[in-house]
This record gives sequence, structure tokens and C-alpha cells, in this order.
Amino acid sequence: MARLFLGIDSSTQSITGSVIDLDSRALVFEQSVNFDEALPAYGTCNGVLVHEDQQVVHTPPAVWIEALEILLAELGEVVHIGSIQAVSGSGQQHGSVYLNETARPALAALDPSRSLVDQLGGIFSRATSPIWMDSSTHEECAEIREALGGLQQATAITGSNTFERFTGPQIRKFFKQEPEAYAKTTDIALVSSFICSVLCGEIAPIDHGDGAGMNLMDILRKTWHEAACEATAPGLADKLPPLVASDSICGKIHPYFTARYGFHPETKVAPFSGDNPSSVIGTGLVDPGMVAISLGTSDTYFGTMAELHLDPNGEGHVFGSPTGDYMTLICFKNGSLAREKVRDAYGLDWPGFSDMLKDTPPGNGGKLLLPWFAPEIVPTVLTPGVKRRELDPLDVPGNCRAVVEAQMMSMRLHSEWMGIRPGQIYATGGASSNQEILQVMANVHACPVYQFTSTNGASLGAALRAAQACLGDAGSAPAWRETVKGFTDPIEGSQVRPQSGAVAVYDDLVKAYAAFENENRT
Ligand code: ADP
Ligand code: XUL
Repeated sequence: MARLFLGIDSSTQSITGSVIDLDSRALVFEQSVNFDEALPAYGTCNGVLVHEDQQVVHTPPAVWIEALEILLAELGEVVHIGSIQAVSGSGQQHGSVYLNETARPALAALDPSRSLVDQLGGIFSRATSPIWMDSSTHEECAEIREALGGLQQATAITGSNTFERFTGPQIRKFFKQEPEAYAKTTDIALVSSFICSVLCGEIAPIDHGDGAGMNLMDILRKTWHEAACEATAPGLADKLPPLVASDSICGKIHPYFTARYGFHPETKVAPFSGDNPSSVIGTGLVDPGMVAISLGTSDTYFGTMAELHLDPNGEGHVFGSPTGDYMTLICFKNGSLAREKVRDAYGLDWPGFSDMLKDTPPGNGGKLLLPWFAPEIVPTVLTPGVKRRELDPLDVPGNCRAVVEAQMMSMRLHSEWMGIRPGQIYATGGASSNQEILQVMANVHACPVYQFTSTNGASLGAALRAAQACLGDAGSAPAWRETVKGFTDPIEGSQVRPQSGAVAVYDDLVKAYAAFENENRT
């Protein structure tokens, strides 16, 4: 019988399921349910509720459980559900779900003759869940940061400075604004651990990957940090579930899912994690030192570290990696947005933009540009503005090269704190189809770059995590590299190598770029 493993990713706009056959190394199911389309009655727009205050971004958690049921019904039409040996999953990071005293008994007593949402509709002490797009907790971030001793201390303790979207500041805001509802909250879950709780029929633990996105976990000891909990809200430690390694097994699937969907009664459930930690596995970054760069709307740089290094500037994040190592996530806002601004300013299409990169030399003759079309996250730039050095705004090829070089040099500079120079980089996201951009990436980072198509890295990563945890539980955990083999290989023949001479050019230019950046940061 085939050994199947299911990964479920509950993200901002949709829930996705991926099923892998570990023996044939095949992805046998990959399907998504879009919240707005499948569940219009909740009135979500791109998965979230529109609020008069744009900084407030919530989703009703009932959406996630109703979508889960639709996904499982679709799964049953394609896959023999009884062959699934283990399930794991991931969720959009930082979002939180608030449960009342009826939650535990309701989860335990799920009745297969009724829908989930019918039975779980009353378990919430807060009707809507703040998600990662919520930025309304500026004040709470400052309060917690100060209580922990400032930016450096908050980063040293939790792996990240306090951030508006992180769960701790969000919990503090709830406690301050709705103290009675907070007092009636018996359990607080993350999006990830909430879906896992439903599948297990009991409150599920939080894994070290998603736990690190809360400003509540001691990043070194991987336990709840007492002072951080106290600085956030009274009695918080009692409302949080245990923290566990993400390759453990947290239980068996609840009989509800056996009766209703045909899961085998012995199906194991591994803790869910955040979508970014899961994507680390789904893109095959299982060895320390491996790095992926996603060139999407924003650009993100993430990678695995064997040892804990922290960003002294508090701009990047450190999470637990599902491999047991650490992972980083550094987010650059001016990614495709900035590339498109330059392309459009000169009336080019992407092939035309690429021609400009081909026609200009590595290093651009020293011409520099700071690509801050919008406020930047890394480095922190609150007042946007594009600055040029020795670069004429009318120099079309020079500006095209300058924006891409700036982005790549910024990534190199602002990932130095990780203490690793990548030996190879996996490039994903929309702009990774552009060979000339990847050539600049290879030259600046001085290593080969591979193209990688990963549309659903988080749910694939979750299915691989389910397999790893299940095999480990049976006493024979393979090396991670073995588990991901055949599922996460880069596109064949896609290697882009650094050009001779280019590496030395950037070793110098990156210093000039750093100085230019420092002169202009506001
Ligand atoms: P998201 O972060 O929204 O998932 P994607 O990873 O889908 O974004 O990337 C979308 C972006 O890819 C578009 O905004 C576009 O600028 C960029 N893109 C698509 N094709 C190219 C290309 N050939 N060269 C450079 N950029 C490209
Ligand atoms: C990471 C973050 C987002 C969400 C998206 O810190 O906020 O990537 O995880 O789902």
C-alpha cells in the first residue's frame, strides 16, 4: 500500500492541501479552496474583513474550519484517504485564535453527523482573529519592548524585535481593549495550532517555528519566556499550550475525521508550523547555510543556520527551523515593486529591461541607486525616496542595472549578521524567471543560483514534515535530505554561475553601497 502524507496550509486567502506518495516520490494531490469564492457569506475580501481602520486586519476563524471541511471533501474525491499515514500543516504566521471554556469539551466530543462549524461556532472568546497584516499595535510593541529592556534585549530574548503583527503585541491589545473577553479566554492558539487542534480534537501544541513569531518564546531555550509573557498580559502563560519540536507527533486524528472522511483511525498528526518554516522544508533548505531568495511583490531572503545569530539592528527575524536548526526571514519591501517602477519609468517590458542588464557591466561603473520607492522594512526607512550617486536619471541602462544591483547588495549586507555566506541560492517567485536578474544575484552573492518553481512550498513542506515525524515516531527518522529528495529539486539545468571578475567588483562596490545607504537613511 502506498505511504501517503498530507500537508495542509491555511494561508491568508486560501487553504491548500498537498499529498505526497513517499515511495514513488510523487505529489498526488494539490488543491486549494479560496475563502472569498467558496465562503462568500463571511464577507471576506482577499481572505480578510474590511475594517474602517486600515491598520486592523482580522478574519473570522470559522472561515478556516469551514474551508478545511471543503478541502477534505475534495481530497476524498482524488485520494484514498485511508492510506494517509500522517498529517501536518502550516498556517499564516502570527495570527491568533481566542478560545473559551467550551472549546476543550466541544473539540473532544465532535459528532460526525454534524459539520465542524455547526459544533465549533461557539468556542471563540473573540469572534475574529487578528492576522499578520494587522499593524494596529504600535503602542503595545513599544510597551513590551520597553518592559524587556529595549530593542537589543527584545531581539536577544525572542529572536525578533517587537513587531506589530507578532502575536504578543496583538494579545496585549486584546487584553487592554477587551479585558473581560480576555479573562474569559482559556486558550490562545495560533492559526497553525488551531487547525491542528481541530484535527486532534484537543488543544494542540505550538511548534518552535511558529512559536518564535510571537515575541513570547525564549529563542535560545525554546520555552515560553516568563518576563515576555508577563509584559504582554496577566495570566498569559496559563492560556498558552506547550511548545514542541515540529518533527514530533502530537496525537492521532479525531474519530470525527475517520467517520466523516475515511481517515485511518491510526493516522498520526504532527504539530503544524508557520508557513515560512514549512516553506524552508518545501524548498529543500534542509542543510545549514542553504539560502532561498523569493523575488515576489516583496523580496524575501530566508535560510537555515546551525547556530543562533541575531540581527543587532532588529530588522530580520529568527525562527526555529523544522530541522531543529534556526532559520531567518528577512523581508525587503521594495522588491518587484521597485523593479516595476524603473521598468515602467522607461517604457520597457521585461525583455527590454533584461536587455539593459545585458548591455551594462557588473558594478555599473560605480553608479548607485537606493531603491526606496516605498518605505523600506530592511533597512528601516520610514520616509521613502530614491537617491542616485553618479547616475543620471536619464541613463536608462544604468538605472535598470542600478536597481537590481542595489537590491542584491542590500540583501548581502543585511544578511551578514547570519554569519553565513551562501554556497548556493535557490531563487523563487515571479521575477526568478528572469535570467539576467539571476545573473546579478549570482555575481553579487558570489555563488551559483538555481531556479526553483515552488508554488505551494508551505503545504508541500508540511506533507514532508508529516512524513519525517511519522518515520521518526516509528523509530527510523531518515536524514532530512533523504526525505525531501525528489520533491524539492531545483529546475534541471537552471544553474547560473558568477561571471569571472564580477565577484571582486562587488566585494568593493558593496562597501560603497553601505556608505551611501548610511548617509541617506531617515
Ligand atoms: P507574490 O509575492 O504576489 O506571490 P509573485 O512571486 O507571483 O508575487 O511575483 C510577481 C512579480 O513577478 C510581478 O510583480 C512581476 O513584477 C514579477 N515578474 C514576473 N515576470 C518577470 C520577469 N520576467 N522579470 C522580472 N520580474 C518579473
Ligand atoms: C512572516 C509573515 C508572513 C506570513 C504570511 O513574518 O508575516 O510571511 O507568514 O502568511
